[in-house]
Amino acid sequence: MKIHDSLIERLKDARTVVFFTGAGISAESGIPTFRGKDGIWNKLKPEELANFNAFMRNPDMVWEWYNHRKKIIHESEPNPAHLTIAEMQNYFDDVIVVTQNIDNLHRRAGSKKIFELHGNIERNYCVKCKKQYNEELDFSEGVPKCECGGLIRPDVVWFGEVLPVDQFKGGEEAAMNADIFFIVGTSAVVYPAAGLVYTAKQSGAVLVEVNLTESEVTAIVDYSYLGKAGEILPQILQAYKDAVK
Ligand code: BJW
Ligand code: ZN
Repeated sequence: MKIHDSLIERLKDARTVVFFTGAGISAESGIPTFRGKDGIWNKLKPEELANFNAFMRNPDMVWEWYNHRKKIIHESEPNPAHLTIAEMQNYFDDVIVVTQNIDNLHRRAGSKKIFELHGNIERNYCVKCKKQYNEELDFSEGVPKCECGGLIRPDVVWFGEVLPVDQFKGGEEAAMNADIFFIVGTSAVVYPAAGLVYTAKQSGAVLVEVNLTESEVTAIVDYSYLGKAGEILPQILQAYKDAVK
């Protein structure tokens, strides 16, 4: 893949580099995406799982899905895409990750400034009193309950739920301040997260998309690289390093 010289020139002037990421960035770590060819949601309807009413109706089924994904996540490692983003911290004043993922792989790769728009699979809380339960849960007697009797749920954002205000605000500020705004491995169909792409555009950022296929936002980006994030992001950083050395 040829990385455009003009992108490298823009990177040379950049202070704030933002990475807006989705499930596709973790695909090469072995974590299935939601939509698309290999997406888990070809078989399971999102509305039936990532939604509060579904959880209250059938907490066993929803927990089974999360425990299955948790196992996959625990067995996975950050891939070259996550690692390249972390390495970028050595080259730019401000590198900010705004992720829709709940899998912790950016943190494990070494990224320091991360906004998690859709929560984190390592945390849980009680649906009734909101008490946090972040230790390993015991499922031996069914779905675990809080001391108040409420069901314990994963601390993730389901459809119809509001995103964590501080995390979304951080994401918005990052989008507004970005010199370069990378959009990596997301179909960009879920709002308000996808709206950050338009915020960055309106604020004058250069938009760079990295995705296997075209997405909802391809038409408005300045550069579109079609391929695997774990291959293209290292190529971009290498081209930058070659240009500044
Ligand atoms: C690669 C690759 C490789 C693969 N390299 N690339 C109309 C009707 C109903 C609702 C709405 C509506 N309009 C708007 C809404 C609201 C709704 C919404 O956006 N719906 C749309 C789907 C229509 N949004 C919400 O409800 C949000 N809340 C909200 O709006 O609050 C306000 C409100 C309150 C009260 C009432 C009403 C409104 C909340 C959204 C929460 C989303 N939650 C999930 C689950 C999180 C927890 C979990 O992980 O289990 O978030 S859903 C799921 O989608 C998950 C993801 O973060 C999110 C985005 O998916 P993502 O990351 O883009 O993944 P994919 O699979 O879609 O794409 C992967 C991409 O990677 C593909 O493009 C591949 O090509 C690519 N790829 N391998 C590079 N190797
Ligand atoms: Zn409780």
